Amino acid sequence: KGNHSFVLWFTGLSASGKSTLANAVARKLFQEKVGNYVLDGDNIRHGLNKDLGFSEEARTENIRRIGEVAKLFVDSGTIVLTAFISPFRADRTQVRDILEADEFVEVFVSCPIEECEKRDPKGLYKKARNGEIKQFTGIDSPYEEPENPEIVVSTHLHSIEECADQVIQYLKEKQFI
Ligand code: GGZ
Repeated sequence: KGNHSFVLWFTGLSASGKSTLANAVARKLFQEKVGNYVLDGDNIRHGLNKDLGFSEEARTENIRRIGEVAKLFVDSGTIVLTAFISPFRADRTQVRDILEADEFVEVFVSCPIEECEKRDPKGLYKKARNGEIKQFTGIDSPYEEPENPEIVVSTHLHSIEECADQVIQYLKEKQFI
């Protein structure tokens, strides 16, 4: 059984289900007595990164800081799950590169934008379409899909529960846990 810590990096569009899925995986890990911590907008964008907006530069700095914090968690021996859009491939690669090869597990939370826009839990897509929010990911700001993620989950085809089981199964198969 693996005893090294690592980062589970969830990436995907707004409303794709990243945070919900990360928290579902976190619960399953706890059930197996595997300690972990979730970083998401609630504890990062409202705290450490509250000075940052959504320009390309701000998003890059957001992800850089989150990567450094994730690295500190890993150094402390804690598994960390991160749930941020992280739309730019180069930014995600930079995080991968500050960690060891077996410390970064990229999870692409795949969901068509049409479905995300239908869900629109916070009404942000609507505001982006109205022009009330500028530089919204998938509308007028790009999302670069991962080319070689360790895991791909499809939240429009499977329940959160099924997607979480898929992640746990990967971690067991590869002996991360
Ligand atoms: C994308 C935005 C924007 C813009 C506010 N573009 O669905 P949410 O609400 O809860 O998650 C989104 C969150 C994105 O923050 P991240 O730190 O994950 O983004 S990034 O990795 O790109 O830095 C959304 C809300 O913030 N939000 N404005 N313009 N999402």
